[in-house]
Amino acid sequence: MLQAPVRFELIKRCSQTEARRGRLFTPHGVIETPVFMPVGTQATVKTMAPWELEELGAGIILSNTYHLHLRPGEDVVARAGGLHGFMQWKGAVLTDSGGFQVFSLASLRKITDEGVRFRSHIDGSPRFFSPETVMAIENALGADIIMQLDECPPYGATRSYLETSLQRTLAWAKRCKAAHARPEDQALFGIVQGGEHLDLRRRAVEELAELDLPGYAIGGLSVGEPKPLMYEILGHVAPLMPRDKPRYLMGVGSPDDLLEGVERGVDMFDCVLPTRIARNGTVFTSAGKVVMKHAKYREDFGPIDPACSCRVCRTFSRAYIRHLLKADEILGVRLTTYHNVHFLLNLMREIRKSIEEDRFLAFKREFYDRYGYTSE
Ligand code: PRF
Ligand code: ZN
Repeated sequence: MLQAPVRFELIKRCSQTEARRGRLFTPHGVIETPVFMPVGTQATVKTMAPWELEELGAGIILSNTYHLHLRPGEDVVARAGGLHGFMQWKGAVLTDSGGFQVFSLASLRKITDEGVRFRSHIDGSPRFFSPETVMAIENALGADIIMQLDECPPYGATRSYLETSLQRTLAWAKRCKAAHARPEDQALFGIVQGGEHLDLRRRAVEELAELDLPGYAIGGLSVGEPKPLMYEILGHVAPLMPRDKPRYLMGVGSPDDLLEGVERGVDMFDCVLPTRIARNGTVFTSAGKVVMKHAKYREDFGPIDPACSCRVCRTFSRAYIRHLLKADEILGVRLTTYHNVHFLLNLMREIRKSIEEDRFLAFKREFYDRYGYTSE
């Protein structure tokens, strides 16, 4: 390996919490951390053109092995020049490995040490994912960061199941590393599982650290457990992870989760929340979430959020956006999505600045005072 595809540099650490300010060097740009990655499951962040993401300052987006393998197929994406060429996104891309999506979308799943057999949620065709097949797919998709195949057990799984499952996930990490064909330009991240059992989580961290991967994720959280429990586990697990490598909390990204995650030492987040709630007309604002279709906005000619500097808030009124959403006009969800993605990217910019100036906890308190303390 001539050079590591992804290099992580720690710039500053918070004096009161585990919060870290860092920089991730990728083949498609430098990512300032902590970072939020908008989700582009089908090689598109729903409703957003790549130039709009660029305009919002997104540096990295997430896409999904499971969906792109089923449709259009990684061979098509590879012939288009990989995900970057296919979707014309110049920034960095991370692909999730598909294990999690198989468990939430596919039918007739059967998991063994060898891999996972399932039927496509699109046409019912039989499929098989193993560490080796998933690495081949992720190598073809060509993302800058690729995730190992893992199993994400549901909340409430027994300790004995979690233990068996973790052994499998750790064995799969080794097999992924061995099968990875592009270590020079794609960074393979390992995934820490183990449910709520801290000894299992610790074992996962230790075994994964031995593989000396360029980054590590925390999986198996935000799977139905109460938020205080997620924060407690996170508070124990993140500090165990290698200090000099990026830490990525998978599938987590409400404003309060971002603040609590950063406080506990997380560097990277992804979540469908901003784009998903935008499609039913819900927007984040500095004073909390707002349901735009509500009748009280019928003649509200102010912006979504007076404190927001995004192009939508500088241009359109709540009344107009409410009308578009009520009339099922496509522009309505484009505008709410644009604003919501801006909101989270801007929150991360403010978080980064607060860490640089060593006032992260004060920033967090001020945010909650305006936004409210209730979740999401
Ligand atoms: N594993 C993978 N992807 C994920 C998760 C996981 O545990 C989660 C859990 N929050 C979201 N996405 N591979
Ligand atoms: Zn806005």
